[in-house]
Amino acid sequence: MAKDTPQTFYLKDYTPFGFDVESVHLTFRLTPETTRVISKIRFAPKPDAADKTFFLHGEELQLISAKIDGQDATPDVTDKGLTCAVPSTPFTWEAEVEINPAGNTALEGLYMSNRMYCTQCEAEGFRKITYYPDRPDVMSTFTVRIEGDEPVMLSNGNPMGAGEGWAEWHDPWPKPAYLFALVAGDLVNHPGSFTTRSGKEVELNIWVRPGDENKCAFGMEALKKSMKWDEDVYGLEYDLELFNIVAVDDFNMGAMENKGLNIFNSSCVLASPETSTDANFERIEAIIAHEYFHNWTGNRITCRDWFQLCLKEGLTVFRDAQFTSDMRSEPVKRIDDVITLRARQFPEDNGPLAHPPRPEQFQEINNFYTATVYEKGAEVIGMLKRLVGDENYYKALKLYFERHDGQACTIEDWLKVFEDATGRDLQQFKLWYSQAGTPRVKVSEDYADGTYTLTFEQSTPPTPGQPDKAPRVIPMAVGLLSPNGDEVRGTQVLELTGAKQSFTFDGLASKPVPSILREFSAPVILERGTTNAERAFLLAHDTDPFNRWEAGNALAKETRVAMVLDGAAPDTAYLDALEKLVRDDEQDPAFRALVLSPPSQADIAQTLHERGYTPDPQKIYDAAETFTQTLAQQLETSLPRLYAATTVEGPYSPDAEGAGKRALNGRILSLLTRLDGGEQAARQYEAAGNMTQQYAALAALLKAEKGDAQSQAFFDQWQDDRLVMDKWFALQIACAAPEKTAAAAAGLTKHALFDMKNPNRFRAVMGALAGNHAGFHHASGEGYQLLADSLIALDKLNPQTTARMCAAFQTWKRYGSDRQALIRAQLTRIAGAEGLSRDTNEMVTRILDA
Ligand code: 0A1
Ligand code: ZN
Repeated sequence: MAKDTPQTFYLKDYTPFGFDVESVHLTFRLTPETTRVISKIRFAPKPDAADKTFFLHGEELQLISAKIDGQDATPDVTDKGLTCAVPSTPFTWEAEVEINPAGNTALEGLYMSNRMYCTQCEAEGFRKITYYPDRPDVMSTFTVRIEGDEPVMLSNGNPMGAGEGWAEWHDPWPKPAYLFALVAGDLVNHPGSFTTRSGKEVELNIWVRPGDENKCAFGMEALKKSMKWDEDVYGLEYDLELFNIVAVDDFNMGAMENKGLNIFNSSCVLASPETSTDANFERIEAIIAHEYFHNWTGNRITCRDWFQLCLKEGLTVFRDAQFTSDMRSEPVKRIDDVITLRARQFPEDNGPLAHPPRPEQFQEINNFYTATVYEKGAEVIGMLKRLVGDENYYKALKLYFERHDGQACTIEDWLKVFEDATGRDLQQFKLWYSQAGTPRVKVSEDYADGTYTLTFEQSTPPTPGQPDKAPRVIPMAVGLLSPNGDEVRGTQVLELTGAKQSFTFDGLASKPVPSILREFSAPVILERGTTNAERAFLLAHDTDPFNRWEAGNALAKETRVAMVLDGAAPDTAYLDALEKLVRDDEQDPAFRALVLSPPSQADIAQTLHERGYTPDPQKIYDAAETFTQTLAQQLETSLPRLYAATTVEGPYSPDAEGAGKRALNGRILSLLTRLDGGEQAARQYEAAGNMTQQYAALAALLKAEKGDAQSQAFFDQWQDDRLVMDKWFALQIACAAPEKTAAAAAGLTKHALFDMKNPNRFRAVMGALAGNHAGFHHASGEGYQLLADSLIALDKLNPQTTARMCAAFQTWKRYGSDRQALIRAQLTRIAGAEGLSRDTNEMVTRILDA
C-alpha cells in the first residue's frame, strides 16, 4: 500500500488565523471509553484577515453535532479537521464530540493512566479533544465543567464551584490550547502555601495517587524555592491563587507547564530518600523549577508558532540552570550541563538530525523537542547574556515582559528587545538561531617581545540543507596564566566575529599559558594543538573551575584515544595527577567526583570520529576497562581511607554538599570493587540507608558480575514501586558486558513487569540498551535488531516515544561498514513497517538520508 506523502510545514508560510477566539466553554462528560466533549466557542472574524477560512483542527474525534448560533451546521470533515461556512460577524460555535480516553495509548490528548484521566496537549494534542484552532497564537480564556464520578476533578485556573459529580474551573489568563489541562481521578494532595512578595497568598498542591503522599515534601519545597527565586532574580510573581501539580505514571516527557495545573511524569516529582538517588533529587528540583518558570516564559509570553519553540524552551532551560547554580554549585552545574550538551546535542548537531535551534520546517513538531531546541537554545541565551553583560541582560528581560506580556512572539521579537535595550546590532548573532551545526574553532598562538597573540579561525561543517555557513559571533572567555601558575590576565570576553581573527595582549614578561573558552562560553569545538603538560598545568592551576575540569577531561580523552589507536598504556602523568587530586581533601568532593568520572565511551567514539577515525566500540570498551583497572591499582592503598572519609553518616539530606560527597564515595566504591571482589559493595548494600548508597552498591556489584543475590533482593524489596523498578530494569542492562547486553535487554522485555505501554519502563530498557555503547554496537548486531523490533511494536501504540528513541541510530555513519550495513538493514525494516506513524517515519527517513 502506497503511503501518503507526509505534509511538510514551513516557517515562511506563517499566516495568522482569521478569527479571534473571545471565549471557550468546555463540558466534559467523563467515561473511560466514550467521553463526550461539548464545546461552546465565541469566534469573531478579523475584518482585515488575509485568510478567512474557518478551519478547526480535529483528529480522532467522532463528531456528534455542530451548531452555529444555535442552528445546525454542516461542516466538511476530514481526518485532520473541519471547515465550515460561517457568518462574517461574531458567532457562537457549538460542537459535541466523542473520544475514547481508555483506548488512547499515544498519551496525547485526553488519556487514562492508572485509572486516572489526564491530558497532554503540547504541541498539537488539543485537536484530539475537540475541534479547535490548535495553534499557539490563538489565545483565549477557558471555562471548563467536568462531569464524572471521580473524587478529584481539576482544570486550569481557579475553582468556580463543585458538587456531587461535577466541578467547574475558570482560567482568567488567555492561553493557547496547548496549555489546557484536565485531571480527574482518585487523588490525594500534599498541600502547601506561598506568600508572594506583594502579599498574595497562593495555595499549592501536589496531587498523587494514594500511597505516594510521603514522596511530595521535597517537590513542594522545590516549588516554593522556585517561586521565591523568580521573584528575587527576575522580579516575576505568580498570577493565580492556586498552583496545582499532578503526578502521573504514564507520560511521554518529563513534565508539562499547563497554566496553574502542571502535569508531571511521576519520575520527575516523587522523591524520598529510600527510593530516589541524589541525581533524582537534583533533577526533580530542576524540573519543578523549569515548569514553574514557564508560567512567564512560555505561558504569559508564548510562541507565535512551533518554529519558535526555543523562544520558550531555550529561555526556560537557561533560567532553570541559573536556579540550580544558585541553589547548588555553579561550576558543578556548568560541568554537568556541558557533559550533557556534548552527549546529547553534539551528536545531533553533527549528524543527520542536525537542525537550527529555530528549525524552518517539520513534518511532526513532536520530533523537534530536541537537545538543540532546549539545550543549545539555552546556550544561545547564555552567549547573549555574556555579550551584553548581566545588567543589560536583566534590562532587556524587563523590557521583554513589559512589551510582550499576553502575546505570542517570535525570535525576532526577542532579539529586538535586546537591540532596543542595549543599542547593539544582533543581526550576525541571529545566525545562532538559523544555522545548524557545531562551529569548530581552531586556535593558534604567538609570543614575541612581551606581546601574546591568539588567533581564532571558525568554520562549521555542512549540515542537512545547509552546505555553507557564515561566521557567527562567538564569545570567547579567555584568561592567561604565567608559567608559575599565577593568573596574569583575568577572564575577558573576546568577541570573535570574523572567519579568522587575532587578539593581542601586551606587557607580558613571559609566554603565558592560555585558558580558553572559560565556563564553556560558547557551544563550539575547540581545535588546538596543545601538550599534555600544558593540560596538566591547567588542571592544577586554572582559576576557572570549568577549564580545570576540562583540562582533566582532555587528558582523559587523550590517553584513551592513544590506548585505542596505538595500544598505548594509560598515561602515567595523568594517573599521577588524578591520584593527587583525588587525595586532596581541600578540593570539593563533587569536583573530585567529576574529575574521577571518565569520559563516556560514546564521547570517545565521538572524539575519534571528529579526528577522522572510525571508532571501534569494543576497543573503546577495552581501553576504558584497562584504564579504570590501572587507576584502581594505582590508588589501591588510598582507596579504603578515601572510602571511609567520603562516607556520609547520619540521616540523609539531598543537599549539594552531601550529594557531592556521596558521588565521590560512589566512584571510590566502584574502583574498590575492582580490587576487593565486591566485599565492600556487598557490605554497603546491606547497610544502605538510602537509595543513593543502595544503588551505587548494586551498580558496582553488577558491573563486577557479583550482584545476583543483591539484584534479587532489590527486586523483592521494590517490586511494587514502579519508579524503583525502572532503575532495576535499566541498571542490569547498563552494567552488562558488551557481549551480554542485548541478551540482558531481550530477557527483560519478557519479564512480567515489562510493560511497553509505560514510557518510563520502555525507556528504562531500551534507553539503557542504546546507552550501553559497546553493548548496543556489539558486532553481532543483536542490539540493533532488538531495538528495531521494539520500536516497530511500540510505534503502533505510542508514536511519540518511538520516534524519540530512533535517535539512538543517529550516529550510525561514524561506525565501520559492517555496523553501518547492520544498522541500515534495521532502519530500512522500520521504515517499511506496515502503518508506520508520521512521527517515526520522519525520524527514520532523516536518519537514513544521512
Ligand atoms: N513543554 C514541556 C515539554 C513537553 C513537550 C511535549 C510534551 O508532550 C508531547 C510534554 C511535555 C517542557 O518543556 O517541560
Ligand atoms: Zn520547557
